[in-house]
Amino acid sequence: DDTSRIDKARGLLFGLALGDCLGAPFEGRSGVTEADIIAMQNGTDLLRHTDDTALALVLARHLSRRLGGTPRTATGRIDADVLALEFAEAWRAEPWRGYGGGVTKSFELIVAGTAWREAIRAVFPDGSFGNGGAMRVAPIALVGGDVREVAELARRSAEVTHAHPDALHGAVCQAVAAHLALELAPTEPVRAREFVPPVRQAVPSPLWEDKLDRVVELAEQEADPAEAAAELGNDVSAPASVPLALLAFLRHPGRPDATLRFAIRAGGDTDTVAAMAGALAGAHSGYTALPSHAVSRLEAAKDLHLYAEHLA
Ligand code: R7I
Ligand code: MG
Ligand code: MG
Ligand code: MG
Repeated sequence: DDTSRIDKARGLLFGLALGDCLGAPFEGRSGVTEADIIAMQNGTDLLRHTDDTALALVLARHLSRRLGGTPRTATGRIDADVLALEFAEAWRAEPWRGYGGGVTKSFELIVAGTAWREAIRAVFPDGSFGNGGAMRVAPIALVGGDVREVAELARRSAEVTHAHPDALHGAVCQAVAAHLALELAPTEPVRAREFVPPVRQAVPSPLWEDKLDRVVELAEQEADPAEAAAELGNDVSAPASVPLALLAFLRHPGRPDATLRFAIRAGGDTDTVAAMAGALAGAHSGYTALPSHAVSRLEAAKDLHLYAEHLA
């Protein structure tokens, strides 16, 4: 029904922002404990987000503005030239949000008038394999009708900054997982062995198939965050962060706070892994299941509510 659709849409967007904000202070730190994260969660300061949330909001706004258009094809929902410029302008307005080196150069070139297809190969000629396409992609799950459409829109939203196949697979993997999480009732059990196969099918590549097989094994073995990071990776590349985020969700389904702590304790690119894991957990469990004291301190709360309501 409408209430649960809106709650899940809010959960997806607020979960993303909450993971980003809670994870950001721990980026690259090792030995992070549950107590460190809980202290952060229970503080009183405004929770500031990074590039992950900033660009997810740009994508959500882009999708919101194009909801009415007919026919509702992928081309109708995402105007790649416009989206590339909107991402670049968000960077120009707030370049201090923690952007990666490759996209920073691409955005400089795009705002100076270079076509995005050229700009995004200036630093990495084969395209970036960073997780920047995946970290911001979750709002796509709110507008795509089925796995095929979600995958196509995810690719389209990612390719304006990330041309490497692994970055595109990462965006597809995260968007399809978010779509499936939205479709599951919050009370329904989530089993890795059932949840992962349709995601795996959407990323036909030996590297991704292998990573996702390991996600199922690690979920069933109840791996801890350190084992998970050692097995799957926890860095800024898409293949070494998107699977870890999916595992964080599958280890603690129905418990968004536990999912976020798992993601952050895995270390490395903590803002991004927690943002992706938080989007999945929020999409499944809904806004009302997120830790409310932290949610109420999110810097972007107003925009997150606005786009959740539009896109739901
Ligand atoms: O992917 P991107 O937007 O970065 C996202 C990350 C997240 O953790 C955010 O929270 C933020 O901190 O940054 O930005 P890119 O610059 O495209 O890629 C990120 C990094 O991945 C680059 O700075 C490189 O270190 C690495 N990388 C590559 N290295 C070598 N060769 C990406 N592509 C390549 C490559 O082809
Ligand atoms: Mg970031
Ligand atoms: Mg960073
Ligand atoms: Mg990051």
